[in-house]
Amino acid sequence: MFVDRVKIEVRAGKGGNGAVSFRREKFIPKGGPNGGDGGKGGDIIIEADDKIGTLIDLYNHPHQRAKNGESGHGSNKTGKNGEDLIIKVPLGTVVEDMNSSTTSGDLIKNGQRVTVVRGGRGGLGNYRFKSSVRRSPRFAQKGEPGEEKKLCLSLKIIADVGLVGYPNTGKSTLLSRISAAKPKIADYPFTTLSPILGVVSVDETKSFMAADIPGLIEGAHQGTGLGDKFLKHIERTKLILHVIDGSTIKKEDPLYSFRAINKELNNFSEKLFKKPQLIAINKCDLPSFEENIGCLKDAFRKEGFKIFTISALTGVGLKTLIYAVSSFLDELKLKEKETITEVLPKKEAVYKFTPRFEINKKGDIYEVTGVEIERIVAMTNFDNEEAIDYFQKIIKKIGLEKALIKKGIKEGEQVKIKEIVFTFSNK
Ligand SMILES: Nc1nc2c(ncn2[C@@H]2O[C@H](COP(=O)(O)OP(=O)(O)OP(=O)(O)O)[C@@H](O)[C@H]2O)c(=O)[nH]1
Ligand SMILES: [Mg+2]
Repeated sequence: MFVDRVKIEVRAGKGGNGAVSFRREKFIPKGGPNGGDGGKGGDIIIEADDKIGTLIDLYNHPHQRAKNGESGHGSNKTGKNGEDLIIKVPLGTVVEDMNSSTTSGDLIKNGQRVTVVRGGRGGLGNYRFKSSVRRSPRFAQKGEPGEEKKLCLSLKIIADVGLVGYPNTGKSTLLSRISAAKPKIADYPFTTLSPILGVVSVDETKSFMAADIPGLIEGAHQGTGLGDKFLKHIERTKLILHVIDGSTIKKEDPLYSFRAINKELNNFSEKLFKKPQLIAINKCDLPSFEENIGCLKDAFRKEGFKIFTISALTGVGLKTLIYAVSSFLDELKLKEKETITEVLPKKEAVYKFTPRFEINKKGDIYEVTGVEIERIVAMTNFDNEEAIDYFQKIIKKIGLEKALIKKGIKEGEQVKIKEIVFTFSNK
C-alpha cells in the first residue's frame, strides 16, 4: 500500500526523577545530600531516508514514544538519558504541527533531520537544593514531562522528471527500461496504482530521478479514473516528460490526448501546467506508428514543442531522450537557486511574547496557566513537605503570589494549576 499522508502522535521521553540520598560514610554520622539528577528524556527526530518509499510504517504505528530518562542515583550520579527516537521517512516528507498548523520541516535531502518534540529535563537531585539554611534537603525534583504533539506528515516525492500521460502509453515500460525500477506493466489502463521512482543513469558521473505516476484521463480533476491525487507528487519536479502513444491517435485531432492531459495539469495547478515539457512519442516499433508520426510531428512543431520518437519496448531512441533530459536539467541547474527558495519558502520568524503565566477566575477557583508554571508543578513532588515549601518560594519568586493578590484573591480561596489545587495563604 502506498501511503502518502498520515497523522501521528509523538511524545518525547519524560525526564528522570532527581534522587534523594545522603552520604553514608564510616565515621561521618550525618553525611550531606548526594542525590543525583534524573537523566533527560529522549527527543523524537524525523529523518529523511532515500531507502524508504512510503509512510506505511507510521500509518500502522501512529503513536510514537521516545524513552524516558532514568532516575538519579546516590553519590551524585546522574540517571541515564532516555534514548532519542529516530523516525525514518521518505525524501519529500513535509511535517506539519496540527495544533499550530505550522510546517516544522520539509525533508528534501537524504539524512536531513528535524527534531519534532524534545524530551523533558531530568529533575534535580536533592544535593542541588542544599543551601546555608537548608543543610539536608529531603526532597528532589521530579522529571519534566516530554513534549507531545499531533503531527501530519505528507509526502511529496522529490524527482527531477515526472512521467505523465494517458494510461497504457508506456510510461512504466519506459521507466523500467531506463532505470532499475520494476513497475508493473500490462496491456490495460491504470496498471500503475501509485507513484514509482527510478534513478536514471546518464553516464558514470550523472544521473537523474524520474517518477512514474498513474495514468491520467479527462476529468481526472473530478476524480475520473484514478483521479488527480497523484499529481502532487510531481509538483516538485523540474521537468515533465509527456508520454504519448504514437500507435493510436485521433486522426482528426492528433493532439487531442496531449491537450486533455494539459487541461488536467492546469486544473490541478498552474505551477504544474507551466513546467517545461518534453514530448516522447512511444511505440515507434508498431506499424500504425508510421501512419501517425507525420501529422503528430507537424502538430507539435506548430505548438513549439520538442519531440522524441522512441520505443520503450525495444529501446529505440532512449539514449537520445536520456541525454536530452539530462542536458535540459543541466540548463535548469543554473536557475536552481530560485527553485530552492521556492521549495523552502523563507518564513519570517514570528516571536510571540509569552507571559510567564495567566490567571483566570473560573467560578470560585483561580486557574493559573503557562508553560513555565505548569512545568514547575509537574516537577514538584507534592507528597513531600519540603518540596511544597520550595514550591511556595518559587511561586513568590516568579511573582505569582503578587499577581494573585492583585486579581483579588483572599486567604483560604483556591488556586488551580494543571491538576493541582491548593488553598491560598500568604501568612
Ligand atoms: N509495441 C510496444 N508496446 C509498448 C511500448 N511501450 C509500452 N508498450 C506496451 O503498452 C502496454 C502498456 O504499458 P505500460 O508501461 O504499462 O503503460 P503505462 O503508461 O504505464 O500505463 P498506466 O500505468 O496504466 O498508466 C504494455 O502492454 C506494454 O508492453 C512500445 O514501445 N512498443
Ligand atoms: Mg504504468
